[in-house]
Amino acid sequence: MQSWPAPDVPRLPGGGPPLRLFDSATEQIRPTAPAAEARIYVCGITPYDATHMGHAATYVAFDMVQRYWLDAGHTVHYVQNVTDIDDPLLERAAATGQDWRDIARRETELFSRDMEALRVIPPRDFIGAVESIPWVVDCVQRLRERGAVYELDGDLYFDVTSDRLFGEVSHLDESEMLRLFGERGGDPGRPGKRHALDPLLWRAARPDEPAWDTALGHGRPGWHIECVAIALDTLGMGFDVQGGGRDLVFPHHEMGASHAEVMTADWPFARHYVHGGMVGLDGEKMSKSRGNLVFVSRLLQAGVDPGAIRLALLGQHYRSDWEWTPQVLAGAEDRLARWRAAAAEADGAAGESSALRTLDVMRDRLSDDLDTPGALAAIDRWAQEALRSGGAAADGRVVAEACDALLGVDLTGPGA
Ligand code: 5CA
Ligand code: ZN
Repeated sequence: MQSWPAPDVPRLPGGGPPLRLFDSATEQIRPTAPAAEARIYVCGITPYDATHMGHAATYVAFDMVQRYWLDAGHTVHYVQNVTDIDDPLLERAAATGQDWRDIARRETELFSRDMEALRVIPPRDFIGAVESIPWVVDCVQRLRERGAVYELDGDLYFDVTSDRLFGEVSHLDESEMLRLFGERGGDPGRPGKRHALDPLLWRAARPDEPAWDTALGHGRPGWHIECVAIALDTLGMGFDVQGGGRDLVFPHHEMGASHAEVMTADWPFARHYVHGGMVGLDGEKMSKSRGNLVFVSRLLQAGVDPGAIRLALLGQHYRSDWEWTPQVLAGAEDRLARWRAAAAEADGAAGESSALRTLDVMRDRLSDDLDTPGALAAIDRWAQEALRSGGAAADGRVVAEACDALLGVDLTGPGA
């Protein structure tokens, strides 16, 4: 698929410490240790509705990872999927009388425009589930060779007992796994399965459902195997980070690790499993199925500066659960205006050392499991000093470039 145009990312002087991130599998903050080319897979959208603040928070968080690695001199191979065939799309199509392909195309385009406006660096590979079907077929055949697949009325299931490490990502007990599996697309109660947690790898064609003719029969891919097939084809085993929101820890990332590790007899699928918190509205997780959504595109249409949306998201730590409120956005708009005013006024070369110190603090805070509130506070202090001194004691160029490169926030916009 075509992704969106890339923003410019300025090169900054110097460098920071290695990026440390919380890994759900080891339940620790550990340093990432990418090779010259860092490899990251972030689970993409299911395009049946527009991008909401929860999605935006997740993709901006992983954009911070990419930006930090770029600043450290790595190239980054970033891969993102689009789940452009799955039950929610077909349900939306049936409910609205539209073609599922039109919904997927339209919502993926809208997502891309939202990401571009938010200055999210695009993935190098942006791959739809439909495009990945040949790789899925290959993966299922490899799992079959390992004896990890069985058939139930034409559907193919993965046998979770074939993975002795099952549970390594989520560490949940079985009753919790069963509850989440049922809530998040699984079918624990289907009669005839060997184990209630076994996930679907291939769904045989049903009347009125789209299906593809493959060596596995006429049907469509399961969800977890889609991300495994795309990640292994583009990145291979042992890539640096698999990312997504916390609702993907189980079953999605647990099953993905399991499929990949059984299939390849290798470990690990990903070196870090990194999960963002859930953004809520009015006390509930923001989700398409609940319908309590604040859309990025609506805010942009209403004239909200995308830099303010980004700052509203970055004002929260990526792992915390938080609520979207009009006050969060208003606070970010004020902050952006202050920073822009400070950057516009600050023309004193005498302030270079304080600007470079600010950059050091930003890198230090970001390297510590993406402490964006800490990085923002460093710029607040710099801006306050710049405005207090009427700009004479501050170098605006370095800080503006640091905001641009590390935070993706443009200080040359309106108000500057
Ligand atoms: N297509 C699958 C992943 S392969 C999927 O989960 N799609 S999604 O559209 O439901 O979500 C896209 C991403 O946004 C996921 O990483 C998900 O964890 C994240 N996400 C969804 N809702 C929220 C929310 N309320 N807060 C934070 N992140 C969210
Ligand atoms: Zn995924």
